[in-house]
Amino acid sequence: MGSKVFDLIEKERKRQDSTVELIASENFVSENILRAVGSCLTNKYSEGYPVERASGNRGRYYGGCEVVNELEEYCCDLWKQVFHTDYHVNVQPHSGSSANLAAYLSVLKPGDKILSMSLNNGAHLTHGSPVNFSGKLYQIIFYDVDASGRIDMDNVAELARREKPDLILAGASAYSRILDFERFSQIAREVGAYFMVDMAHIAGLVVSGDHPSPFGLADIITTTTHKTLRGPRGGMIFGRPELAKKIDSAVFPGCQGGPLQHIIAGKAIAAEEALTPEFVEYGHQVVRNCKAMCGAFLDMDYHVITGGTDNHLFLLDLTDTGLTGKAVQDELDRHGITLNKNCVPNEKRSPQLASGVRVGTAAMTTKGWKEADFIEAAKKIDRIIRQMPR
Ligand code: DSN
Repeated sequence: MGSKVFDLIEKERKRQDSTVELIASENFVSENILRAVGSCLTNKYSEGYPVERASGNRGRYYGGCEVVNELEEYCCDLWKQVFHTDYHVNVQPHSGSSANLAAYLSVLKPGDKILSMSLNNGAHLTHGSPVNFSGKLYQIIFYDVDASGRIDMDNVAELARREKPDLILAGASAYSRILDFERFSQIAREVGAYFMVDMAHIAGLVVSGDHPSPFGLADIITTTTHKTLRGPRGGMIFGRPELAKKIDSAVFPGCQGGPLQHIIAGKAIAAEEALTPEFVEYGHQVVRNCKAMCGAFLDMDYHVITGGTDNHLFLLDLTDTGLTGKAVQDELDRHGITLNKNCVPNEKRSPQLASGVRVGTAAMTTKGWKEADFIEAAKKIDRIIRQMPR
């Protein structure tokens, strides 16, 4: 049966096939993941959990769950193998935001204090932005970045000692450097705070060993599954075993109803893929590509926040060019290059305009790009920017 929707899907497929995708949070999933998320599992309700999984939970609230029980158990077991961990895992969060909401609900009360990074400095909305539930439900203290844009760990320690937060959060959406999980964890222990890591952006690099792992250091770890992990859109929460019941209750019934079993199937396939040597090599290549592209911009005298990158993304500060992030994003779109405008530290413009753009290499690395392709793309972006009217 014809439907306008299929025409639109085909149009989007062609757009994805014909553009250069540099949005740092996007990626391209495998055909197997597409099959799983488009499967009959979407028909099944399964509120609750497989009864064997977290001690003390009450099982499912619907009949007919024997297959999805097996699926969800399989998915959880695989993700523990991927991260070599005995932490409890909940694979039901619909997104990174849902995972963060549930993580907070599991260990905090409304009004409790969170020490985190601000949106302008590279964090996510759910890390305490005043326009987000996180900023409305909790008292938020933001730690600073230094003049180059790196997290100022002495400032984290000083604020933690002074403010005595209930939870300290490390993680970001637009931060190009290694996060010092050891130091964060020491500071959290010293002041008696929970230590939470949102590894949404870097999770795939944790798998490949290109970023230190937060397991063993953080109490709670959240992630999305669709960025460097290259799975379907969704979220997950890991927690120390003693937090299992709190985490599960915070997800359901705390803030979600029925889990999306078709997405859990996609998450399980993503875990199977993450367990392969090819995935580890993919992570290495993402970082090599990012360093090469970032180096090309530095060679062309662009201002890169923090002066470089350790991971899959970097941030160009366009202030000196007189152009806004939005203008550059729109112009690159017209040339078939997709990325996003981004605030920079000490941003003077609104987030709608922004003074920077964020560039990521995870998606085009999936398409087989190597260092030379990214260097070529950097030169093309420079030519486009130079021709833009000021
Ligand atoms: N929106 C995502 C990003 O682009 O980083 C974060 O959730």
